[in-house]
This record gives sequence, structure tokens and C-alpha cells, in this order.
Amino acid sequence: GPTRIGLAGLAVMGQNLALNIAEKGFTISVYNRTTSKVDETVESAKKEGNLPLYGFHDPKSFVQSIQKPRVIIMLVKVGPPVDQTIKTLSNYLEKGDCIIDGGNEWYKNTERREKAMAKLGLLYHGMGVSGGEEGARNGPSMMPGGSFQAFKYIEDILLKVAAQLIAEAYDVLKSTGKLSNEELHHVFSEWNKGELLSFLVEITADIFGIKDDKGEGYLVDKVLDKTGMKGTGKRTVQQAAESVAAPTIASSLDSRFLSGLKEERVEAAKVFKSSGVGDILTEQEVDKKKLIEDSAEKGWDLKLGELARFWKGGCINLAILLDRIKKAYDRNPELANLLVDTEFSKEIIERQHGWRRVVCLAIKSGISVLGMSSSLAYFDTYRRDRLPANLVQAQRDYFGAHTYERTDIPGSFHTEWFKIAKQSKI
Ligand code: 2AM
Repeated sequence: GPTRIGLAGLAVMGQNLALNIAEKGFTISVYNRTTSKVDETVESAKKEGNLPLYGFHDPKSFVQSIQKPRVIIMLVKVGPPVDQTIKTLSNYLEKGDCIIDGGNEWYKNTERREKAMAKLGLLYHGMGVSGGEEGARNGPSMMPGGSFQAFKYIEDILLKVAAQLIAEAYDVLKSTGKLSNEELHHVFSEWNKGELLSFLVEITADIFGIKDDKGEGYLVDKVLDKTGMKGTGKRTVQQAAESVAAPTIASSLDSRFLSGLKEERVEAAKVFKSSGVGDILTEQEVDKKKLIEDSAEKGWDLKLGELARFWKGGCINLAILLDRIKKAYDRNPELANLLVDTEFSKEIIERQHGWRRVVCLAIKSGISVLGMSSSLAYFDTYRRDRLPANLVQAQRDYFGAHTYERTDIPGSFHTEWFKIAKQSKI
């Protein structure tokens, strides 16, 4: 049958990456202008234990050997060789096929090629492969280049996080708004109209409309509230933990862990219910009818309406979101954080009130909204020029002489806090 992926350009890096991919069990087709390198690679694959690697001497049979939509990693010398290789391959590529440039090409060239390929209905991504020959063989670091490509790469993760946040919105609407599945179906369908064309909102609306074919009521209510995990979320959080704060992703992972503790939660709910803490702490006054009617209109003033408005702006619409992210980085490639982009910041300023009200409502009602509240905490931390970390630094210097920096004088300082405190007490 067809192979899973192709790789064109078999210098040492290309050979190593191809062997690495084959070793992981993915069938791979390989091609190189100079055919002796194809044979060399095939020979190595044989020696390493019959890895599923297949060599081709001509570009046509190479391309045709790959499963559609085809993905071909290209590792040739930067500059004109890349254009020549694209030209050779695209003769045989079909709509939806994708070339990933694994060379460290200048991003402007990558963008130019991406545009040219798009006209042919082909996809093109830049992805720097670093770690050298050794890295290529044993574990390269792959960095999708250019702003948009990078975000394309995390689309999968964003999708999961967005799904988790929609689930929080569902919980608030269902538990405090007491919306039935019919009403939820209606509300999500309305959200999906007009400006909001999110795949996730659409499928969510569909879900609320589906009856249980094995019993009474709706299927969604019979689905076990225990989410699966495949590891991408975990790896992302681990990666993030190296250097950046990613509370929304982390909290979506936390939500998954907690949802996995179904049996423990069932027992915990008994403990708290028997001591008077019900599922919902305070009953909120919510006019359901108005909520649903208003969902199609603008100008909500219900608390819950804020939730809809917050989401309605396309925050969960990945296609639009990714496009807007790309635009933000086009405006300023050095942008430190999306929050400070002119467009994003404007929107956050407008929406933060609704966001806060929804989180408050959820907290008052005892509904956990890990994702929404931790994202809000992130924003509230990031937007402050001074945080109480000064106290932490002082404490660390006090008990461990870890030293501290000052706001007004450069250098690192240490104070004998204990001595001074003791003296002043005397
Ligand atoms: P080659 O083995 O046929 O020279 C690094 O030089 C890689 O880029 C090699 O796989 C090399 O193929 C390829 N390369 C260099 N120039 C090229 C070109 N003009 N067309 C196709 N591949 C090229």
C-alpha cells in the first residue's frame, strides 16, 4: 500500500531523519536528485533491521507512492535548490498535498513559496529541523517556521483547550441557567450562525440535538464524564513548564485529570451533599426564556449573556483565531505576547467585564471553570507592572541569602534582614 510520508533530499540530515521516521514505524518513501543516495539510504534501512523505508529514483513514482493527502518533508540546500525541488515534485502533486521544508530557509522565501503553492491548491510549511545530523537521527527539535505555521502546528492543542472551555460554558448554562438539551441545542446553533462559524460550536450544537437510541432522553446525558488523554496536552504542559506560563492549557489538562477521577468524585459528592453542600451552591436568578431569545440578538444584559458575547467574538473559532494571530504577528513580528497586540488588547478590554461576571457567577454557584478562571488570572497577572514577587524575593534573601535586585540601582544585593529586625526590636 501507499506509504505514510515522503522525504526528498538525502544528504546526511535527510538520511538520518528518514531512518528515524522509519524506525518509529512509519512507512516512508525517499527520493534524491542523485540516485546513489537513495540506494545508500535504502541500504542503511535494511542494515538497521528492515525498516519500512522505500527508495525511488524518479520523482513521479516517489510522489505516487505516498498516501493522500501527501506530506513530503523536503531537506535540500536552501535557495534555488528548494525552488527546483518544489517544481519537480509539484508536477505530480495533487490538491491538498503538502510540502514541509525542513531546511532552515529564510522565512520570507517560505512565505513566497507558501503563496505560490496555495494558488495550486497545495500546502507549504516551513519547519526548521535542528539538532544536526545526530539530532535528525535520534530526536530532532522541529520548529515550524514563520508565525502562521507555528500556530498551525498547535491547532490540535488549541482545539482541545477550546473543547474544554466550551464544556465549561455548557456547565454554567446547564447548572445555573437550567437549560435543557433542546435549549442548549438552540443556543449553540444560534452562536454558530453569523460571525461564528466554529467547527467546535457546530458539533456542540449537534450533540445537544441527538436522542439516546438505547433509552430515554438525550445521548449526551448518558455519556460518561471521563475524558480521555492521549499525551499531547501533557507534553505541551511539560514543554511549557520549561519557560512559559500556559495556565489555560495546564488547566485543561487538570480538568482532564479530575474528570478521570470519576469514582472518587462520586464519593466526594456524597460527602458534601450529606453535609448540605449541593451540586449548585446558590441558585441564580436566570430568565431562561430571555436568555435563549437574546442569544440570537445583540445587546445582552443577562449575566449569562455575557458568556455568549465573550465567546461569540470568535475566541473559540480556530480558523478565524489563527488568522488573527497571524495578522498580529504580521503587524509586529517581535510581539512579546498576543495580549498586547493592538487588536487583541482592544478586544480583551471590551470583553473582560463579561468574562469577570461569568467567572464570578460560576464561583458563586460552585461551578468550577478552571480554564476560564486561570486564563483570567493569567491576564490579571500579565497586565500588572508590579507583582508581589518583591516580597518573595525578600523572603528568599532573608532565609537563604539568595540575594535580590533593586528597582532603582543595578546589581545584586543582600541584606541582613534578621540582624536588622532583631536590632530594631531591642
Ligand atoms: P544531490 O545529492 O542530488 O546533490 C543537500 O545538498 C541536498 O540538497 C542534497 O540532497 C542535494 O541533492 C540537494 N540538492 C542540492 N541542489 C539541488 C537541486 N538543484 N535540485 C535538487 N536537489 C538539490
